[in-house]
Amino acid sequence: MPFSKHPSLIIRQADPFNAGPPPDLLSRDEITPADLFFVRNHGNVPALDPAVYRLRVGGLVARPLELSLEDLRRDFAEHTVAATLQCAGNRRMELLSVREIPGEVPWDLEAISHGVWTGVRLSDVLARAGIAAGAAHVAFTGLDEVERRGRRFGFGASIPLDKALGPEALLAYEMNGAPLPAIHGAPLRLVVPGYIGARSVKWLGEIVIQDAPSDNYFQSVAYRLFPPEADAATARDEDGRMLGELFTSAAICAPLTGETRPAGPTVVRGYAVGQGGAAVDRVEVSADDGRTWTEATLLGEAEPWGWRLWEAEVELRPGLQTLVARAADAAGHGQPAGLAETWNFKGYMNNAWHRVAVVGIIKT
Ligand SMILES: Nc1nc2c(c(=O)[nH]1)N[C@H]1C(S)=C(S)[C@@H](COP(=O)(O)O)O[C@H]1N2
Ligand SMILES: [Mo]
Repeated sequence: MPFSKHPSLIIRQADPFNAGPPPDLLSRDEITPADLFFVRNHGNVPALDPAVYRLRVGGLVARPLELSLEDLRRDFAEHTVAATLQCAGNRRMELLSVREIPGEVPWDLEAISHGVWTGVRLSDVLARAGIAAGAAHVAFTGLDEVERRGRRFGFGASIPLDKALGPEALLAYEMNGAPLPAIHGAPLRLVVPGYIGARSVKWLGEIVIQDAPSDNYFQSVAYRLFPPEADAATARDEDGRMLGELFTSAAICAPLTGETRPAGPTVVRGYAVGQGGAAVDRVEVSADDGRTWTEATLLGEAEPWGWRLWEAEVELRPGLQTLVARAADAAGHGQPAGLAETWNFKGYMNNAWHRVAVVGIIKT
């Protein structure tokens, strides 16, 4: 397995490398071990020498900066944030049962992981540069190389200034208490808790404060959410909504669709996330396709930016049946019931109730 990753990883694409952990391992640990943490790449994994690495900060600032890793560690307070990263394309595979989605990675429920990130606050670095009048967005560019529309450029993104000033937005050089692995953006990556993974730019090279969102392809064209009725052939980019905050959702990691289990009490396990820093408040599981619900036990501790692993015991009947999971967060966000509501031709942000079809068997 490349990049010292776990041999059980599900590889969705070899080059660029896109992979995630199988559901049983994904839901085993509250903090996803680095070798199991999902990977989403659009281009190469650049080899960057930490000794010569510099982070540039410019745009609408009083003082442009050029910071070495040593400068960052010496001049700024260190902070640690526990945050779940989730790709906007997580659970795209279910949408593929509605219609095909050409050219996008067919993630099942594994494009998500939870890490503990250590570094310096983005807000502290921006304050050092001095935020000038007119600032409204903060743009980021990676040092990798991606090709789109015949052009080669670094993967980029932007976030609104008020999100950038939040204490949770981190420039991270450590993951799970160890140096950030190359595949996850070493020597320095942005971590934007609560936003789609695409905003957490890896191999961060440059920060630019702007009056408008980034014109990088991955901010201005990709990662836009279209309504269910929009069609790939006729939609214009401007009609899609630029994605930011992730939605509340839950997924069943065990049992899996197609699994056979003895009829009777059975344990269902999975993960759930809230929206905008609201902790997961409740997860419910139905063994009769949504007619009646059993409240799941939330495992671990409530974290504003973290997922919650959960388990529930439900009564499995003999024969084929559908298990369903749904979550609600402390701010009252819930989930749409079906894929008709979450369908979009790019296959982003699918947070419909998660359904798995399982078979209960009678032991003789
Ligand atoms: N430079 C760079 N940053 C990037 C990407 C990329 O391709 N290049 N992919 C983004 C996407 S879409 C996601 S979901 C996350 C995934 O982070 P991970 O690979 O550490 O899990 O990184 C984001 N940051
Ligand atoms: Mo992503």
